[in-house]
Amino acid sequence: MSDTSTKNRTETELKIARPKLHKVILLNDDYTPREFVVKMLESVFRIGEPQAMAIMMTAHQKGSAVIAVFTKEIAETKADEAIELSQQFGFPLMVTTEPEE
Ligand code: TYC
Repeated sequence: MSDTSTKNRTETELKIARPKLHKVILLNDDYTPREFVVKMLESVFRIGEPQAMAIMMTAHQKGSAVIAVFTKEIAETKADEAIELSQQFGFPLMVTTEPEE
């Protein structure tokens, strides 16, 4: 391979560097029903019932749980959707995002 094509390949590799992923985090509270949290995880995050139940129980027992990781924009959109749905039902459920280490 010539010097030129090696240089081009290196430039391409730099351009397609993986974007930083952001965690979507479910926070516990004393008011949102467990059943609603599970349904929200199923509908907003397309998570199956057994895994949704496990994530909900982790947040319930430990205070928080990682739902999934996405690019920054998708993570923030999903968190907004979860909060919006909860507010429509009158629940104070909170979902936040943070960059992965
Ligand atoms: N702690 C809530 C209850 O006992 C259930 C719950 C679980 C709420 C997880 C939020 O992220 C949560 N009804």
